[in-house]
Amino acid sequence: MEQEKKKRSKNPIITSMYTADPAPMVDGDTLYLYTTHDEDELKNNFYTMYDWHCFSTKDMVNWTHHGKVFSLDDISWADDRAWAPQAIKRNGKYYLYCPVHKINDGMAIAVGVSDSPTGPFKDIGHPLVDEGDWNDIDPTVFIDDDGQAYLYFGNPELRYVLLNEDMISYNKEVGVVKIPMTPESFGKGGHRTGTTYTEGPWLYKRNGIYYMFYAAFRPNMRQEHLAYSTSKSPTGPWVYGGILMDEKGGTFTNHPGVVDFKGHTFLFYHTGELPGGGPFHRSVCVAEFKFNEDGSIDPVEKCDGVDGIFDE
Ligand code: FUB
Repeated sequence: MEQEKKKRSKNPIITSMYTADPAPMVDGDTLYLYTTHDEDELKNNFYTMYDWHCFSTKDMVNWTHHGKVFSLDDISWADDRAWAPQAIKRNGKYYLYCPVHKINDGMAIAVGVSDSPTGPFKDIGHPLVDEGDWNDIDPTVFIDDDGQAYLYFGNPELRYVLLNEDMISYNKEVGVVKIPMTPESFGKGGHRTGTTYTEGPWLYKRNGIYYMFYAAFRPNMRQEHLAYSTSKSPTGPWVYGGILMDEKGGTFTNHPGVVDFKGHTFLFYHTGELPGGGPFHRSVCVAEFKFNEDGSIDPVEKCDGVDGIFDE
């Protein structure tokens, strides 16, 4: 007898290991999901993260694990903190942008390049963004319709560079642009700039509106929620939009990854829901959501899974 097809996915998506910082990328009929990896055994009771993994699905229910696709061992100048990545395809190549800790120094953004979405990725040999401070984390990459690529990043400040066509260098004349961190742009909040904006930016475009999704702190709240701001241009000015996902049931951090796939829009996020879970043992989940007619978004609930997408 033919086995009945599973119709819905179940959160967390990955149960064989702890994963966090989900970064979806659609290529053809497949959704690739890049994640960080929280090691089972913690060093100094802090994030213990050495590599990035890739998973894929064609229907949002059945997932394939492609293993470790990039790691600190592949980056000679880095020694720790394999943090939140994002991947993108351009001219037949795949680029994976990753924050790492430099040997004896602060954080910087590395790039791995591959001919395949499932790697292996090869480091370009030096940091792409390296301002010599600790702000250089959590890159989000986006190519606009005119071909200009943007790499935003940062905690506690949101900054960006204009990537060159090669995707492994940026326009040095424009340099690193600092977005004004105002309550009008990011809401009045509890992080170091006095706004809610904290980290984990994710740049996305729909119907001519640019969305910046990010992890955020309310005033006096030390647990992250997700929020969003919008703009008519990829470089701002940004206008605060509100809360996208509340703190309930989460961990100290959360991290948005938004993607359109086969006519649906999905928000990937992370929680501490797996057995043994917690702030440094997180797990990646997904929810489906819709936009309001005016482009605004109602808060999205953490959920138990999403409906599968199957051909009739
Ligand atoms: O996973 C390590 C760090 O925690 C990420 O870079 C942040 O976005 C937060 O999730």
